[in-house]
Amino acid sequence: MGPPETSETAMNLVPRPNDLEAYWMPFTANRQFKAQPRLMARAEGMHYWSTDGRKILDATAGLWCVNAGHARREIAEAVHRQVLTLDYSPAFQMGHPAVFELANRVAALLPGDLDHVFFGNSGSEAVETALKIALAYHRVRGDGARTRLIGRERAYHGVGFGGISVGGIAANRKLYAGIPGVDHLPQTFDLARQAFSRGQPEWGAERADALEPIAALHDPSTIAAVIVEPVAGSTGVLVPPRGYLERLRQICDKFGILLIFDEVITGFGRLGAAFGVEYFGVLPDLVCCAKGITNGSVPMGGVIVRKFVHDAFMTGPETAIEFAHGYTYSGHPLAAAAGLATLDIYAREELFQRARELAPYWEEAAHGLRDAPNVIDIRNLGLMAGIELAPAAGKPGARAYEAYVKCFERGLLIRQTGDIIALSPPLIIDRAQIDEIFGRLGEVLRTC
Ligand code: PXG
Repeated sequence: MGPPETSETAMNLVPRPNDLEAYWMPFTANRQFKAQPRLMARAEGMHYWSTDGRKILDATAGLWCVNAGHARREIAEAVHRQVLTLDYSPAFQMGHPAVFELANRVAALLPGDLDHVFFGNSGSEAVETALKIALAYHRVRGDGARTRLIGRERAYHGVGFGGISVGGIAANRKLYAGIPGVDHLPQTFDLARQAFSRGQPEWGAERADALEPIAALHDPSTIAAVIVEPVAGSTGVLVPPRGYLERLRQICDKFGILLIFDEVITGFGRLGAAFGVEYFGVLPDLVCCAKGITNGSVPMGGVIVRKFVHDAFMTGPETAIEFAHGYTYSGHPLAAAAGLATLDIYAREELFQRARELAPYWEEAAHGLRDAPNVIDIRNLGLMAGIELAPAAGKPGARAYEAYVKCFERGLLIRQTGDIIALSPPLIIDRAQIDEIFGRLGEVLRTC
C-alpha cells in the first residue's frame, strides 16, 4: 500500500519535542511551545485541523490575514498557473503584467488621489517603505529639515528598525537603540472612560491634541510624518475615539506633516469597508497594507501613496532611478497572481459588505460576554473584537494565555496579547459560527 495522501499523513503525525528543536520560532515562547506543541496540518474555509486531528474554528483569520477563508481554490489555481507561466521576473528595471494590474486594482479600492502603489513582501517592509518615502518626499522637495517621525504608544508597526522605533511596544524596542528623531503620541485607550464602548468610544478625541505640544517641542518644521494604525490590532483592538483621526489629520495639515495609516490589519475589509480610510472618511497621505492583500496565501505588502507624494519624486532626469528602494521580491509574480485572485473573491462574494452587514450581530455577540468572570472590557469595530480580562494576581497575561490554550483544546483559535483576547474571523463567517465563537469562549472564561 502506498503512503496516504499528504493531508492525512500530516494529520497522523504525532510530533515529538526533540524534532522541533532546530526551528527558532518567531514571537513564541519556544521552550513552552516545544513542551506542548500545537501544529496545524491543514485548513479549509473557517477551520484548521491540527496534527492530532482536532478541528479548530478560526476566530483570528490566521493572523488577521485570511479574510476570504482558508485554502481558496481560485487563489491556489492562479498561483499554480503563474509559477508555470512566469515564476520570477527581475523586480528592478523590469516588470510583468500582473503586478501592474494589481496596483491598479488596489489603488481603485482607495478614495481620493491615493493612486500609486509600491510593493514589498510584508507589513514590516510596507512600514519601512512608507517611512522612507515620507522622509525622502520632504528631502526631494528641498525641505530636508523634516527628519522626525511620530508614532504612538501601544502601536505595532512590524519589526524593522523603523517600525520598532515608531512602534510603541516596550518589549519590541528595549534591546535596540532604534532610529533617532522619533517621538510618540499617547495611546488612545482609557479603561475608566471607555470600558464596554460599542464601536468608536465617545471619549478620547482630545488625545490627538497631544500632537500640538509634541510638534511645538521639536519645532513642527522638523517633523516628516505621523504614523498610526486607524484601529490598533496587535496591542488589543484599540478603537479610535470619535473625531480622533479627523483631528490628527487637521493638525498634520496645519504643520505640513504627512499622515501615514498603517492598515496592515484594517485593510481589505476587516472593518466592513475596503480600508479604514473609507470607513472613517479620513484621507491620509500614505497607507500601508499587507496580510489580506493575498488572503495570507503568499507574502506581500505595499504602500499606497497620494499623487502629490508620488509626483514629487518624478522630477529629476528621466534616466535616473527616482526612489532608491525595493526588494528582490517586490511585486513577485506569485504574490501578484494571488492578490488578483483574492481581490476577485472579495468582489464576487461581496465580503467587505458582508463584514459590514454582520458587524452589528458580531458586536451584540461579543458584548454578550460582559458578565463572564473577570471581563473588564469589551470593544469592537467591524469584525474585530477585544476582550480584556482582569490580570490574575501577580501573573499578568496568565489568565488570557490559559483561555487561549483551553480554547485551542476545545477547537477554537483565538489570539492573546497580555490579558486581552483579540478576535478577527475570516469575513466569510456566518451567524452560527459567531455564536459558536462567543459561546465556547464564554464557557472557557468561566473556568479561567
Ligand atoms: N503593521 C501592523 C499594523 C501589523 O499589525 C505589521 C505592521 C507587520 O506585518 P508583518 O507582515 O511584517 O508581520 C503588522 C503585523 C498579532 C500579530 O498577534 C499581528 C501582526 C503580526 C503578527 C502577529 O496581533 N501584525
